[in-house]
Formats: sequence, structure tokens, C-alpha cells
Amino acid sequence: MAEERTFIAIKPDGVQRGLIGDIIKRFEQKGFKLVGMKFTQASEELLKEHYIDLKARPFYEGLCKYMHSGPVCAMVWEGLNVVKTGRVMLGETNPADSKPGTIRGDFCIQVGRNICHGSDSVDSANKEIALWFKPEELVSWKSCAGSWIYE
Ligand code: DAT
Ligand code: MG
Repeated sequence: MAEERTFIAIKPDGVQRGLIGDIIKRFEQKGFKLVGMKFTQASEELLKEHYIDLKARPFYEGLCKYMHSGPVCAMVWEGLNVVKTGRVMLGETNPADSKPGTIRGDFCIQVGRNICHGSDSVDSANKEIALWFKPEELVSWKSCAGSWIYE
């Protein structure tokens, strides 16, 4: 269970606004383990696939264009229930509904510029990780803090 993984990305607005460090810090200090990270400007092709479930929505084209407009920081984080807890840490999709203390609650205002992405289920996490990372780009490592984070 502690090996569950999720895909977290800092979107172009989060990068431009200098929030990479703040967002990584929250996952690190929570106790989750970073197992993959790349700073990249994703192709439109990849982004269209990443958001394929939203293809019928009116904001789909604009969403893909915004995601392609600059670099993103794509990451894979590992830990117990990291998919669900990661979403809680991000906050609601619409920052206006996100509580203070969450990333979106603290750092952004509009749904179309909500600075971060997190997988919504273990299934989509596995799909997204495979889409963004080659297996050899993920690092399995033992954290010396592990036995102080898990009993
Ligand atoms: P989440 O990113 O919380 O998983 P989602 O998968 O439903 O949310 O949508 C993906 C992204 O699309 C979301 O982070 C921001 C954008 N989005 C969602 N609903 C939107 C809307 N009504 N108008 C504009 N952008 C929207
Ligand atoms: Mg989503």
C-alpha cells in the first residue's frame, strides 16, 4: 500500500509564478517520496491524451493550449493513499471552493489557472505515469525516514 503512486504536475502558471518549490515542499514535508520528476514543455499531442476524458467539454482546447504554453514540472510521488491524499492537498478543482491550507486554496483564484494537477484515481494515476514517464525514469529507493513515517 505504501507503494501507491500518483502523478502530480505543476502547470505552466505554477511554474511562471515561482511556486515549484512551495508545492514540492508540501509533498516532501508530508512524508511522501519523490520517485520521478521532469521539467518539460509537453507536446500538444501528449496533453490531448492526458485530458482525453474531457474531450467533449467546451474548455478542452483552451486547457490543452494553456498546458502547452510553457514548461511544467511533472512528478511521481509515492506513499500510503497518495492518490487520495494528494488530491486533498491540491484542493478542489475550482480554487474558489478550495479551503485555505490546500495548494489551490492558498495560491490561486480561477479554475482555468489552478496551478497544479493530481491524478483522481489509482487507475488514472497508472495511466498518467505511463504517459509522462518511461519506466527507467522512475527511481525505486528506500528513504531513511520511512520507518519514522510508517509504523
Ligand atoms: P482536476 O484538475 O481537479 O482533476 P478536471 O479533471 O475535472 O479537474 O479538469 C481538468 C482541468 O480542466 C482542471 O484542473 C481545470 C480545467 N477545468 C475544469 N473545469 C473547468 C471549467 N469549468 N472551466 C475551465 N477550466 C476547467
Ligand atoms: Mg482531473
